[in-house]
Amino acid sequence: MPYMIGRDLMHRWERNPIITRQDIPFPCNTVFNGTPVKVDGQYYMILRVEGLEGRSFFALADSGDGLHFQVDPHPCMMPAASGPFESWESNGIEDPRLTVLEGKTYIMYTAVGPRGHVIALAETKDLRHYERIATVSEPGNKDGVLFPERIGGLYARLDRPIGGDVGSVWVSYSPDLVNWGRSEFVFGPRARYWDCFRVGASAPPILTDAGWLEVYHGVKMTSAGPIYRIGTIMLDRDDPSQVIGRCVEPSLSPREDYERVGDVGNVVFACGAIVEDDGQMKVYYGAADTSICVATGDLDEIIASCLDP
Ligand code: BMA
Repeated sequence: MPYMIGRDLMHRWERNPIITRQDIPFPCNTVFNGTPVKVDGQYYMILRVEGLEGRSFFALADSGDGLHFQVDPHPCMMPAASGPFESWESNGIEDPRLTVLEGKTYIMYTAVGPRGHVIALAETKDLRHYERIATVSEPGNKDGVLFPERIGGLYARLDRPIGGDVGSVWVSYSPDLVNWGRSEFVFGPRARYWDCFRVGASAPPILTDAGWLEVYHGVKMTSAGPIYRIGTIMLDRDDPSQVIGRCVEPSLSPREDYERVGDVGNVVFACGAIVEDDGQMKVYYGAADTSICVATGDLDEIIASCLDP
């Protein structure tokens, strides 16, 4: 078991960051906000890479232990350069989230174009080739995460529309992954807390005995700018608009230099987590929008921090 640095409920790997721009075999500005999946004991991660010109795209990395990753020599998904998605993605594709659902692998991501941010969905069979399905929101929405199971026979997602200047998490449903509706509020910022300015879904929801565990990000605005932290919330298994419990304290806050200093300082921002057979959860997160790190937490302790904060 590698040594993890303590102080937060989630413990950083002592050799963080695990992926920096030095590990990317082609020119780029930064790498951050990667989304992991574990298949047959092998770890894969889709990375958000920001090109030198400032637009983001995706690259694939793989690992035998979830800690040491090799990055493929070429990007795996670029913003669409033609066709119906071009106008939505011309300023980049950001913050991928992988979900395996009924044997298929989907990626929900933020498409950025002149009309703003929208949530988009694609399918992949090999993590290297992506078939776009649809843009699934109107502008002003991001942080889309697809549930790994249908709920009440429907596909379900969390997302983060901004309404009345408040960024809150909502749930929506779909019969076909293309048409979405029945949207309901799930949770919002909490006045005076570490997540008082904005919240958003981070990892695709994880099914536990207690319900859907959602690893989310919370933002506090300060006189020096925003601070992004990681927290957790438990949602009802059959009706995820119902909150069963929510952490009081963040599970991970920016403390290390690589989280404090970078293109956007004071940011820890997760896009996925892997629950291991031994009950440990590896949370992969972007640090200061400049590198990718991993922190580990005990799933039972994390669930307890939501249910009995
Ligand atoms: C959010 C997203 C993330 C980013 C974070 C901090 O709004 O855009 O991609 O990591 O801000 O800059």
